[in-house]
Amino acid sequence: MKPDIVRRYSGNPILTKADIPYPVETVHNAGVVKYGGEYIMLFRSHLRTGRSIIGLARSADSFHFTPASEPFLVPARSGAFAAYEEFGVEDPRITPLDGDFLITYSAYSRNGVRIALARTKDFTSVDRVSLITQADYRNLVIFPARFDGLYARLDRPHSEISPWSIWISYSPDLRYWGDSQLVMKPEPYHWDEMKIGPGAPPIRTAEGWLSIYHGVFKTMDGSVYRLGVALHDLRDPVKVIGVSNQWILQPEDPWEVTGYVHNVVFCCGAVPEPDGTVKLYWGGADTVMCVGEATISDLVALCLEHGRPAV
Ligand code: BMA
Repeated sequence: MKPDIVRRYSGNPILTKADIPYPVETVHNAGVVKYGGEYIMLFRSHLRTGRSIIGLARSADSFHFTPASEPFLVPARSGAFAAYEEFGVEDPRITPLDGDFLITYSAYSRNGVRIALARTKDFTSVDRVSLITQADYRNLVIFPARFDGLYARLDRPHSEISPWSIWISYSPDLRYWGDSQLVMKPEPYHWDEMKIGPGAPPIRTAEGWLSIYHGVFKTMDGSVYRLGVALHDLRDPVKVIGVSNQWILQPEDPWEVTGYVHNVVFCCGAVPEPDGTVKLYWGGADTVMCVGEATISDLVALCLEHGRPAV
């Protein structure tokens, strides 16, 4: 049998609610980066209200994480963000850029779901910068590079007219975004036919930007969330060079198949390593955090088989 493209860590799940020193019901959908010789994880947790907050955990080896004693980001109670975070903050993604870590997260409220941008230098304090989308957007990842001086992001607007697809937008200052274009659509009668969304912030490879995305398929037993990969042009990321025809990860372990939401693997963070591998971090069943390893050249090769059109 061919080995799995993503090799699950034998100690999964790596972080669960039992590890967290304050009351939470889930630990999932975490962004992860390397900083100061450590791996920093920002994870989402449901509270018993059903609303979410964001916690922080640190690891020396990428597998064993120690959570901080207090949450990292909770819904704003006052100021411009308060009206848009009332129902919770979810699914953080982290992009290192120009000496800062940019954190994007979903801000839920009675006004819909928007994406907020926050910034930290060292993960000891965090500043909210701006709400960078209107409602309804989710899954926003910022590229860790500029293109002709502009920041670039992938995101996933909601639409009642077309299947939910991945778009690109640009900004001179991280605050004002435009020149939006569609880059990738769900593929009919395919594992990602219902909706797709960016997962981890794109990873630079020699062949292009590697984007790990999620795709959803509706079954008689509910929706299944899986992960796939696409490759974007290094200089002009609006161009998708190739998309893997196959998923790279699907719910299989018991804590991915059963939990708060069944049959979900959902990625918000991946860490490229100097040896040509990448650590993928994913939430299992919206309940626990898991990690696995893949070889970057294998993922790139899958994209270049050109099995699936981008649009
Ligand atoms: C999406 C988001 C994710 C979640 C997924 C599966 O719509 O809410 O945060 O992991 O559904 O429930």
